[in-house]
Amino acid sequence: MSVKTLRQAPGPDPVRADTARILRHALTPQDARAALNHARRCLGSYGSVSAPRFLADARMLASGLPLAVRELMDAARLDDRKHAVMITGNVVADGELGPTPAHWREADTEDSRVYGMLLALYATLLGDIVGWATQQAGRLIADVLPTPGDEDKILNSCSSRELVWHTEDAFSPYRAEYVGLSCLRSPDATPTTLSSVRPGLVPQWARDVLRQPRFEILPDNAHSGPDGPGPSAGSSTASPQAFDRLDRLRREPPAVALLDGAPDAPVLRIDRDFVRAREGDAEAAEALAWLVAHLDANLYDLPMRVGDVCFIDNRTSVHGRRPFRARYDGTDRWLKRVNAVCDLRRSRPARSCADDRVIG
Ligand SMILES: O=C(O)CCC(=O)C(=O)O
Ligand SMILES: [Fe+2]
Repeated sequence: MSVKTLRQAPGPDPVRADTARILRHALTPQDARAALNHARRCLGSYGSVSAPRFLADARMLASGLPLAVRELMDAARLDDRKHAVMITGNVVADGELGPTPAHWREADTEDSRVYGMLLALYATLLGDIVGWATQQAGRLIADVLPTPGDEDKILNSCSSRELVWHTEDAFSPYRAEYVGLSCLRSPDATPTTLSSVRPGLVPQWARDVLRQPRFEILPDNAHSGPDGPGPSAGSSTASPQAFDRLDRLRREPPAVALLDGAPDAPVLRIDRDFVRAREGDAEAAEALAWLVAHLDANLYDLPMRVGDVCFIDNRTSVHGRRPFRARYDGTDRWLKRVNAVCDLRRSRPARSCADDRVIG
């Protein structure tokens, strides 16, 4: 539909009318139980999502997920305008899940591991899972939960501050195509947020500039931590070279474009807190200001409830999270998170060998 047609259409605001492009499937209770049991069996046989044997078999194992989910993910894979794909109605046995930990380091608990396994299996229907050496100790399944002292920081462990919209790992050419989130707990049903570019509404002048490498995106704090780059900030396993590389990217960020892809299915790369126009480029600064305002205006809530599993398309959409009040009493919001890439080979220069899934 052309912009003109959209503008003339009566009814809802045309800018918002097709804002939320979410593909969804509500599991039947039988499928939900079957999926979790399958994950439980995989965990029993392989021990962990990072076991090389599991990673080698993951695609075959994912074919054991319910047919309706596989159909949804197949359709999602081929949809280049979707913002996210959601599987609702997953079983979360709250009574068997221990208290929400206060730090990601303590969050790979025995009770919660099966949900990470299920998330990894779902993710494998879209791609191959990867982690980052400089983030949460290179874990393939990360945890999103509020941490005392981080309330106001630019980290996913913040709470009173809004987690501002971003492309996941926007600074890196190896960023994943999908960010998967599985909601284990959320007492206030705190929404994740999404925004995207409305192709028909991008002025030609801005599109031309945004498609050129006239911008810089710095590594976000999740790759370093509050004390700046260094092993103390997030990882005990990352090599010093991985932190050196991050340091270099912070000092000399390469020039990148913020928009790419087909004009009617744009690929976006931006992090509101870590992007800037190159020094002295007023036109790039103006185009960036336009894009930021556009994404701000299109931001919408995606409620994440217990049992929701959501895969955000990291090409079409930016995401963030609304603020909430952390209680630190064991009942706080808790999500498992995973990255999935469509072409594992592309990140091989940053991985030590073919079966290493950790980008360093
Ligand atoms: O907490 C959320 O809903 C989103 C978290 C997020 O964006 C992240 O962990 O990168
Ligand atoms: Fe994120």
